[in-house]
Amino acid sequence: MLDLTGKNALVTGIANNRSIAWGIAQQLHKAGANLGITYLPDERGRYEKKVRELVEPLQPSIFVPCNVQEDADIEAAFDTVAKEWGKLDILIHCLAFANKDDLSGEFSQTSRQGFALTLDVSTYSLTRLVGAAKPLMTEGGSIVTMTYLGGVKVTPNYNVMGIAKAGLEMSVRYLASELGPNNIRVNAISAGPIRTLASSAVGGILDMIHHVEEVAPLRRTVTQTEVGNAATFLCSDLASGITGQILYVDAGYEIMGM
Ligand code: 0WE
Repeated sequence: MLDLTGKNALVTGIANNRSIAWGIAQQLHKAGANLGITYLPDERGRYEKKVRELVEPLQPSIFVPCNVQEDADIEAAFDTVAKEWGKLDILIHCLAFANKDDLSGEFSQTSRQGFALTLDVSTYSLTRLVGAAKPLMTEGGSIVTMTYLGGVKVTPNYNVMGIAKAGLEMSVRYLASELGPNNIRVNAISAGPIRTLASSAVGGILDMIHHVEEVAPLRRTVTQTEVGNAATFLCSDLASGITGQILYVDAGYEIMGM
């Protein structure tokens, strides 16, 4: 049976009610997990208020700021986990950022700064969070991150994010290899395009979604809830033999050649 009762799950990447991380948090909660939520702090406290109100029904026992570009934020967040929970079972990494300018036009024109920013937030953050989580996953654990087909096949305008996701997918394999002996599993979900805060800022996302609706075997896109269910499976004992994998939750789109 899929049951996460007694499991402590830290979820990153909730920005609003369209976030994939929100779909994951809801399904983990439904399965009985005890939740900790991180949010991106900003001067005006906009995300803090929005995310706090959103997650209130899930009664998280931890609610902490975490800007993954700040080592001190990551340390403080995992100090809170250590103090409040003692052990961590589940880590959800649902973070990415690139400058909007770098998600259109010529990839060859990506700036050094834009490239470094994208890989810092979208790729290195997984390794950093896993490094902090590892000593707290004393009874084994499950780590899930989010990737996209644009990290494997060229996708118009995904550009520098494709390089970040390629690095992220390889990070999953190296981390899975290192953490396996501690019974900590590391996997990624490769979701099809979904309308979220991040994706709706992307020009042409609606055309991409319509293309998927025509071509994908299931003739539709996927929902945050479907991604949440797959993540919950990967975090459960039902997936105890699965690590280092990229699980496509994309209505079958990835198998198609034309
Ligand atoms: O990984 C993503 C989202 C990545 C993303 C999106 C934005 C837009 C707003 C990262 N940073 C930003 N920064 C912003 O300022 N996806 C898989 C969704 C997505 O993003 C695309 C896509 C798809 C699909 C960007 C270009 C082309 C397709």
